[in-house]
Amino acid sequence: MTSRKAIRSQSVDGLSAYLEKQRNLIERALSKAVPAASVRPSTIHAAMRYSLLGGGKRLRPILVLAAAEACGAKDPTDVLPAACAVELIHTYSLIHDDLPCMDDDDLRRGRPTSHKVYGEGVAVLAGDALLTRAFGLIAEITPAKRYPLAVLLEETAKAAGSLQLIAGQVADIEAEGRKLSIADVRFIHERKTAALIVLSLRLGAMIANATPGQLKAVTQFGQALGLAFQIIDDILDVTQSSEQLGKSAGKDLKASKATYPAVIGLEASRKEAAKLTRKALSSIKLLGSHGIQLREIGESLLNRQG
Ligand code: GRG
Repeated sequence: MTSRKAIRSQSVDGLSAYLEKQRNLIERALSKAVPAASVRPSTIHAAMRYSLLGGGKRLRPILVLAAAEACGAKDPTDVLPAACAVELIHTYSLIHDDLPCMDDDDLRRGRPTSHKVYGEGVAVLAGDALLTRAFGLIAEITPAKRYPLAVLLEETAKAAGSLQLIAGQVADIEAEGRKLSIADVRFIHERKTAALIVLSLRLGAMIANATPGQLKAVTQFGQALGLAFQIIDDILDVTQSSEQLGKSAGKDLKASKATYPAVIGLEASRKEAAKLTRKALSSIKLLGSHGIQLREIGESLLNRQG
C-alpha cells in the first residue's frame, strides 16, 4: 500500500514539474511581450526587461493559467497575454515600491533595484511603460462569450487603480509608525496584495468562459489565498535572511510597517495564514478534479521559504 508520505511526495514532484512547465511558457511569453533592448530608446526597454525578466516566482501568471485550466480551458496560449499582463503590473508595482520616495530599497529578486541601475527617472518610466503595456496585452485577448473585452479591461483597471493596488500602497505609507488594528492591516493587505491575485484568477476564469459559480469559487479562493500570501510574506520578513528572500529582510520592523506579526505576533499569524489557506481550498471544492493545480499551489504557498 502507498503511504501518505509517499503520496505527498508524489504530489510535490507533480507540482514542481507543473510549475516548471508553466514558468517556461511564461518566461518565453514575457520576453516577447516587451520590445527588445535594442529598440530605441534602448535604455527604457533595457530597464523594462531588467526588472521583468530578472527572476521572480511568477505566482500571478501561474494562477491565471491554473484558473483557466480549472474552468475548462484547453489551450494555455489563449491565456498567455493575460498571464503576462498581470506580471507586468506586478513588476511595475515592485519597481515603484522600491523607489527612494516609497520603500527605498536597493535589492529585489536578488539583484540591485531598477533605480540603482538606471536612475530614478528611468525606473519611474520603466514602471509606467510596463503598466501601460499590460493594458495593450489585455486588448490582445480573444474574449469568451460571457465576458467581453471591456469587462476584462475594466476588471484590470479596477484592481490596479486607486481603489485596490494603489489604495493599499497609500494606506501602507500612511500607516508607517502608527498603531494599527488588525482590521487596518487586513485592509492594506487585501488591496496591496490580494487584489492582484484575485484579478489573476478571475482573468484566467473569464477567458475560459467560467460559469458564475466557477467565477465565484476562484474569486473567494483568491481573496483568502491573497491575504494568506501577504501574512506569510510578513512572517518571512522576520524569520528569513535577505539572501533567502532575494530582497531586504527585516525591513518591516525597522520601518514600523503594518504587518500581522507586529499586531498579533508570529504564532497567531502562522495560525491565521493556515486558517485562510483552508478557507481558500474549501472555496474551490466545486471545481472538482480540474482544480487540482490550484489546490496544490495553495497548499505549497503556506510552506514557502522565500
Ligand atoms: C503602485 C507604487 C505602487 C505600489 C502598489 C503592490 C504594491 C503597491 C507594492 C509592491 C510592494 C509589495 C511589497 C507588495 C506586496 C506584495 C508582495 C508580497 C510582493 C512580492 O511578491 P512575490 O513574492 O514577488 O510574488 P516575486 O519577486 O516572486 O514576483
